[in-house]
Amino acid sequence: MKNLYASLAAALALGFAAPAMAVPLPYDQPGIENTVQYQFIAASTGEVTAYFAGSDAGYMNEITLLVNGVETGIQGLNNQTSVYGQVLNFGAVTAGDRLVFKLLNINPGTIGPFYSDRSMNDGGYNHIFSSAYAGDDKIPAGVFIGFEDLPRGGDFDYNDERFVFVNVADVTDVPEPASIALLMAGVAGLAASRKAKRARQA
Ligand SMILES: [Ca+2]
Ligand SMILES: [Ca+2]
Repeated sequence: MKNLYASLAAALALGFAAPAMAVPLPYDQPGIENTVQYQFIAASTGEVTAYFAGSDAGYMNEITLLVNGVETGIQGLNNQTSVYGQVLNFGAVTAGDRLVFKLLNINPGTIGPFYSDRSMNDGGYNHIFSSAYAGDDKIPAGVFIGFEDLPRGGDFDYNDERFVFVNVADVTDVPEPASIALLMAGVAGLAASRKAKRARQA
């Protein structure tokens, strides 16, 4: 019986380990431009690191970083040669530093670059999709960014080169908690009044 419990525990452990293998979620509306205007800062004083999380692109690209508008000059994680979980260290930053990630086109070398800050891109197109990533056995938890590497947003699939950045905070403007709370109260109120109406009609 003890062995049965042990194997059950092992199976459960494997079961729980499986979700940790998950890769970052892709952009769910390919073909349509992502409208979110992302902003990123350094979460704490220390190093910012990038982890390669995959690529679906014909072009050859690499990633670099601007800190408070200044190029770090550190680039790498070539999308044609890097392996999942490969790391690039961008060096030390100070908490609150403004971070802009920049995708460099290596081959053919005639397009881009493309920035995580939409306003810096040619034509003002959004070239990234971002979400929080919980991490897996090769990549720690961080901020996932998928780049679109075609001029003027191209096919908007945002999967051309993908990264998870660590020690980065997404400070994109989102609706304030107060207005979300109001919205939720409104929805709850509507549901309650519908329920009451159904009760009267019954
Ligand atoms: Ca694309
Ligand atoms: Ca693609």
